[in-house]
Amino acid sequence: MQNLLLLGAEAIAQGALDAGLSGVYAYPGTPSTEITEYVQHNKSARERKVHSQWSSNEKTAMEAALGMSYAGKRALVCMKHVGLNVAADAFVNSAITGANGGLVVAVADDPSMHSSQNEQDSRFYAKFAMIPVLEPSNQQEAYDMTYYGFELSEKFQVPVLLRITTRLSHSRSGVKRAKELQENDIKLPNDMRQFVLLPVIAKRRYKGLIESQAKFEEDAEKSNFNYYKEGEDKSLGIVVCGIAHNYLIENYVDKEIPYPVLKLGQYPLPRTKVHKIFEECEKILVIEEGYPIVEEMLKGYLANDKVKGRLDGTLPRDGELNPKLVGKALGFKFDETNEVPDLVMGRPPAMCVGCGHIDAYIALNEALGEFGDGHVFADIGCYTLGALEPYSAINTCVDMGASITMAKGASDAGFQPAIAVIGDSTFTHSGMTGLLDAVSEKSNIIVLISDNFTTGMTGQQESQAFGKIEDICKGIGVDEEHIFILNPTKRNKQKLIDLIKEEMKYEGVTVIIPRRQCVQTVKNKDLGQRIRELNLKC
Ligand SMILES: Cc1ncc(C[n+]2csc(CCOP(=O)(O)OP(=O)(O)O)c2C)c(N)n1
Ligand code: SF4
Repeated sequence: MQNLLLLGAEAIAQGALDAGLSGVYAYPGTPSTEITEYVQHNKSARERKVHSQWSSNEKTAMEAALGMSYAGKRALVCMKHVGLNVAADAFVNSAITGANGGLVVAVADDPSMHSSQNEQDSRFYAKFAMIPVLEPSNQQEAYDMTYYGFELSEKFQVPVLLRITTRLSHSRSGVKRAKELQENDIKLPNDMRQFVLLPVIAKRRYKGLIESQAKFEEDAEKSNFNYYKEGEDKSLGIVVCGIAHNYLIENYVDKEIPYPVLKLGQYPLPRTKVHKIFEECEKILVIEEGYPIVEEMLKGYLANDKVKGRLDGTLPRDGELNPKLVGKALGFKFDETNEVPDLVMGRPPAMCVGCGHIDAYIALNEALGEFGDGHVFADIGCYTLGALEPYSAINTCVDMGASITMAKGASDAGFQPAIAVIGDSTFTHSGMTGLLDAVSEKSNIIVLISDNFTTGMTGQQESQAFGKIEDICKGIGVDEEHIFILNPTKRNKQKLIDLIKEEMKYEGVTVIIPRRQCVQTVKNKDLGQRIRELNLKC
């Protein structure tokens, strides 16, 4: 079998392709983006015409993948953890409809928030939706679990969540490939009503999902991804999940782990194995990346103090784990002299020299000068960096799309001026519906859609907004006389300042589109050609 050197994210993509994938659906988001990019650049995937175009957002991705599964084919959905909030309606309901062709939902969590606004743990979502979870501890397992995930999904006719975290996604290791499977043929579901979630059907499906829990548990009990390793010293038993297993074994490089270890990679929890370690050992240390979900289950409502982990401070309550933190929890002493000295300064991220967002902010700051601070509701993208010095240009950034709706809410409260700043990709991800609310209510807001023809922050992926923004705004009902487009060059600075000031006098929705190509894409000849073909105004 062929060996490849792959990132965890790439191992998932290769595992899916080898398992007969017919389509990947995704919206970019660190640390999940590389899964889809691997499929996009894979020669055999292109020859097979595996679907791999970016979706408008995670919900549309989830729903399209569910549609492909309905048609009997194997589909993969990828997103970062906060994307699962966006996809949640479809995701939770897909557990009720069930899957037909294998459906794997790969979600990459970001403990320590390396590039996210929270560190939520997607295993909770799977528990909530009552579906199986696979959680790899290394790149080989990322490959094997994805490969197996489709089989598991088809065996039980449910979607399966594959949960990884940043470090696994972005680190590289050797991966042995399995046999390449053919793609499924189109085949309708056996039960033609299972995808019609009318209450009468949904109730029946939900009962079925509840009954399936025992089968999911039985599969987890037999799974090779969950194994029990005996240890002589029963003063401690270690329950370790996913990538945390690496941190454990790094503390015992040249020696045997003296304690029994239960390594978990497939959920729901294998009850017999958990019972065994719990009964045999005096104390239990739970080591898991993310939230203390397994620890909470074992501790129970009455907080059994035999169980140690993140909840009692044996491990830190938040942030990413590492071998040293795990070693300390196991009682090892560490030499602290190699700590990074305070002298070493953190290097905050910054917008690139020549970025159009910068010039838009300079003009916006000047236009808002007389009104003081606090008027700019921004969103998520490179332009969020406008919060930092020297611009200090924005006052909020909560979730994708919240700029327009928060500006609307503040305007509803009588707060003026209320300005929203949003990027092109974020606008089509989840800004459009907020704009519709604002138009319907004739809210008094100015929306700056800073268009750079790409999804800059996550690595210049194609955006569904490309070439469509002003038409979308017109279609939503923004008065054409209050839609403006200009390139925010130094020469146009005063023009932009005057425009913003003038539009502050208008009582309704104004859209200003500062438009300039992201400098990181200028070498992309294909994109350049497409921009020229559009012959867009700017
Ligand atoms: C729900 C969700 N999905 C994905 C992301 C990752 N992400 C952050 S910003 C962004 C899009 C940025 O593109 P755009 O709005 O065009 O702004 P740009 O970075 O190009 O300036 C994405 C995909 C996220 N933070 N939240
Ligand atoms: S990557 Fe593009 S959008 Fe992001 S800061 Fe650089 S130039 Fe601006």
